[in-house]
Amino acid sequence: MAAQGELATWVREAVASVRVTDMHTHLFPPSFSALQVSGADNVLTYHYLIAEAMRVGQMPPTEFWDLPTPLQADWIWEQLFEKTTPLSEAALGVVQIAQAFAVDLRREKLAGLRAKLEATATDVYANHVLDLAGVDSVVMTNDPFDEIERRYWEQGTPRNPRFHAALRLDVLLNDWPRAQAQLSHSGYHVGPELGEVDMAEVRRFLKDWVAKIKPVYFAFSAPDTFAFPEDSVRGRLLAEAILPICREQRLPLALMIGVRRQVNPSLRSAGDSTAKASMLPIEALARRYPDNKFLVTFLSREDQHELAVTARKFGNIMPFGCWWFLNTETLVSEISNLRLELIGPTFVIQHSDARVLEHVIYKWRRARKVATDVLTHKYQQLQDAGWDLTREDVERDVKQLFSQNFWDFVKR
Ligand code: FIX
Ligand code: ZN
Repeated sequence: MAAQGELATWVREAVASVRVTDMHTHLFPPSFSALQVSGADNVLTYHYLIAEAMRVGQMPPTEFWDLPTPLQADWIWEQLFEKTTPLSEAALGVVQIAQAFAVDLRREKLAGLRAKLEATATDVYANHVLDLAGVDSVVMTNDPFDEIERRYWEQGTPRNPRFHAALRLDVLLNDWPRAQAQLSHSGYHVGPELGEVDMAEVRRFLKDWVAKIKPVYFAFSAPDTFAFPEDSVRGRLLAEAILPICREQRLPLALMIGVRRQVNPSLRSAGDSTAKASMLPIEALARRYPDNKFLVTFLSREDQHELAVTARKFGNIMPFGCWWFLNTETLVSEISNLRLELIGPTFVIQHSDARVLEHVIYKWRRARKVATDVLTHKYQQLQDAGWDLTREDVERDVKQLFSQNFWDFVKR
């Protein structure tokens, strides 16, 4: 039996050294150069920080968007690091990124960060940043309807093997007129009616993209009003094209539910919000399609308990991460505790959602800190109940939560 101090050390060391799989990000490898995002100005103009800076500075959004990126970064710096103290999760994150690069942000300011971070990443730099974060590999968000991205895949652009693909189907499921036009343009014979023949063409399109990018899962985000089954384009595409191809290819479908896009369109990328969604569609999907696998995350705090309960009922549901507005110290701690209490260590503890390469540094540092606290507390209770915990148990659980559960589910 470990002494209290020894137990805390086991957990701290296991969590600090675990090689993470970051199973949902918006990162691209350096070879996708037009899409790859890194460097100080991009760190500062993260949409999380734009929303926060607007509260301080009250600049009309149109004026902000007209500024070139370095001036936007300067303005955000002034609002969040000079006029106020960087106490928010995202602002503190910038300070932690700076610290990882040995920049004393208070003294050296934004210029110090600009000098150390690389705005055009090489593979050496990308590997260095991932190593700083202890991230073994990341999963991208790959949109087959994005013109620029499509070109990289069609040219067979080689990529750093630490970047895995995920086929993102938001346009297909949330904007059918645009998807239909693009599919037709790319040689898939899809009419607006979506009859049997059209559906077969959608399936052909999905299979072609599986062959092209070899995704580890399909994904889409949906609003709080998401319903299933539903006699709608989305409902039919899911039932008749996406789920059958996922089954055939043994790929999970990741559902990210509860985002209210553009509640304030003037904020553009910073203008999305959240609302409580229903668990019924997830229940229906898991029950009707036992041979499909569902990675599931919800954006509202209010949905977290129901999600954990639903995961108890269906082994083909894998809850993952604390998404976006939930990725705060308070909520990650609450949600991770809740999940451990209801489903044990059988979920994916976190994903970073990094949009800028260097984000992985602060997002994983935070995730590790919270996981260490939560797990130490749980293991202590277990030991107090007389369970003879070993260091190997701790290492196995940590590896499962930060990486293995995801891969086992993908490969199941
Ligand atoms: O839909 C998503 O994958 C979201 O994560 C993004 O759209 C969002 O802008 C984001 O970056 C959240 O962290
Ligand atoms: Zn995301």
